[in-house]
Amino acid sequence: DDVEPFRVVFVLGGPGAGKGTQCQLLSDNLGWSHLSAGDLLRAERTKVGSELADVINANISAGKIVPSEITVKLIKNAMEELRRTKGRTKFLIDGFPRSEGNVTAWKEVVGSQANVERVFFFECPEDILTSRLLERSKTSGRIDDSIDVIRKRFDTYREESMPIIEMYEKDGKVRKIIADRSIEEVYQEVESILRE
Ligand code: UP5
Ligand code: MG
Repeated sequence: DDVEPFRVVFVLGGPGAGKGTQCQLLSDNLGWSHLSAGDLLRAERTKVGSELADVINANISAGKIVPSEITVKLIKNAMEELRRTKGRTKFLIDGFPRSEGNVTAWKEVVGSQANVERVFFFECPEDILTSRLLERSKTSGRIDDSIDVIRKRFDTYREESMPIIEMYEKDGKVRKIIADRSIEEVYQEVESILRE
């Protein structure tokens, strides 16, 4: 049909890199809507009678990637809902895609309905990420913020997600952000890029 495609920015980077923090600030200040794939999965998991709860839980608690069709449908539904109810068309998609299967499912399910304009890559050393996540674990209630699962999340990130970032780098879509700086310094940079 003749509906304008969604405008999409993928926000990628390791666990604790600040994706959620920065996307929240960007959506508060600019006209982009924040969709965290992890938040969508965690919300689906707690829905009464959700048939997907067990599979989502099992993967999140093991630091593994939830089957791609589940995640991509949640993202697509969320974009369509926000367009229908609030007229939103610009989305920061945080923490997705993180595997080859995610990219394939996105192409199949969303495809030309969205233009992926750029990819933010938040780069940060693992020791800093670990200390951020352990600090957050005191209050987050996230089952995956324990040291054992954090290690598994890093393994998954290195093995499955880094190659996706490298693929987008070859396409020239990636803006690398040094994420090992204050929240304010990172924000200055991402905001100016998004305003370009
Ligand atoms: N903090 C943030 N920025 C800081 C800064 N500049 N200086 C100092 N501290 C900073 O930040 C993490 C913590 O650090 C916070 O306490 C923050 O205050 C502080 P946050 O903004 O939350 O970082 P973020 O990158 O969003 O970290 P998150 O833990 O959410 O990243 P993950 O990618 O690990 O988590 P996500 O929710 O995306 O995924 C969780 C799991 O869901 C995955 O492991 C996987 O099992 C599953 N999943 C899928 O299967 N598929 C998907 O597509 C997505 C998720
Ligand atoms: Mg997050």
